[in-house]
Amino acid sequence: MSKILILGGTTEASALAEALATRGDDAVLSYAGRVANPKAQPVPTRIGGFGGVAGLADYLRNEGITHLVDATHPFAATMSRNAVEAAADAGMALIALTRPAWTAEPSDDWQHVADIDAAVATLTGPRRSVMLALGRMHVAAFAAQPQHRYLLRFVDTPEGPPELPDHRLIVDRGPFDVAGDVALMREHAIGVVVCKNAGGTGARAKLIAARELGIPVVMIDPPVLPKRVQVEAVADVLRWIDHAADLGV
Ligand code: 3Y8
Ligand code: NAP
Repeated sequence: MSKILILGGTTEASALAEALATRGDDAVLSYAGRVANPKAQPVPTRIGGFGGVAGLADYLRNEGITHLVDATHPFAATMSRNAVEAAADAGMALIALTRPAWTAEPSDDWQHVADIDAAVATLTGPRRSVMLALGRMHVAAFAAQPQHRYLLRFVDTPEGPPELPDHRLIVDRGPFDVAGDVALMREHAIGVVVCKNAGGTGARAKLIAARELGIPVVMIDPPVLPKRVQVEAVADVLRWIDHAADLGV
């Protein structure tokens, strides 16, 4: 009998949970506990870190997990690396459910950078109106460029004010829509958008809005992840679970 652990936190993870619940599979979805009220799921959830590779390997064994699905965000590199190691330790089948990186269209004005620090460096120069669509974790790095007017978008209201002298804070969670992001960028006269190349549909609206408004984008490339079996469709995960079960994996 299969028991599936989904490492969640993305639109794809939620879609997989929905599909597994519909089939009546025994599954649990795991959140890190990064936001106050994570989205409700149609399968049982667990919230919080496992305690590194060893903690995850113990969880897999103790909970009788038979299939591990890493459906975390492309920038959740530590979790994905831990999943590869823990699956190997526990002799567990692992698959990643991910999404392809976004690619620019001819009318887009994107500057690709390797990481947050490189994105900060692109903002050297006179004051601009900058939309930081990066969430809460990386705002402090942009204090190195305090001259700008920043528009921030967080999932939760932060305990203290963000450390940027001139900022506006929107508290909202995706998935976002194009009309909403066009209105937001117009209202704040955004001159540049800084974002992660997250792929998927939940955060893509801002890129379409930037394209419509002719706004340049600083696009942070995703981290390199370890080699693992990976697919981009829920149906491929279901086939993998059923096939592995046939083989008695
Ligand atoms: C806690 C759990 C679903 C999943 C929805 C996706 C889409 C909407 C768009 C912008 C970009 C950003 C951020 C974003 C999006 C989806 C997806 C996605 C980007 C929730 C969620 C959790 C998180 C964690 C949160 C991070 C932050 C990143 C905001 C749930 C809502 C910027 C990533 O306050 C914090 O500490 C937030 C931290 C990690 C990145 C950061 O650096 O701040 N996601 N987001 C998960 C956990 O605890 O394990 O409630 O749904 C999930 C979603 N956020 O099922 O519908 O699939 O990616 N999430 C980015 O892509 O750049 C917003 O504003 O345009
Ligand atoms: P990360 O940096 O790769 O992971 C840091 C630690 O958080 C992990 O070592 C693990 O702790 C814990 N963790 C991460 N994801 C977890 C999960 N799904 N279940 C249980 N523990 C988890 O991760 P992150 O970038 O902070 O992302 C955290 C969560 O937000 C993930 O669910 C991810 O899918 C979601 N998310 C992240 C982004 C992003 O931009 N990073 C965007 C959208 C959604 P232990 O070592 O103690 O096990």
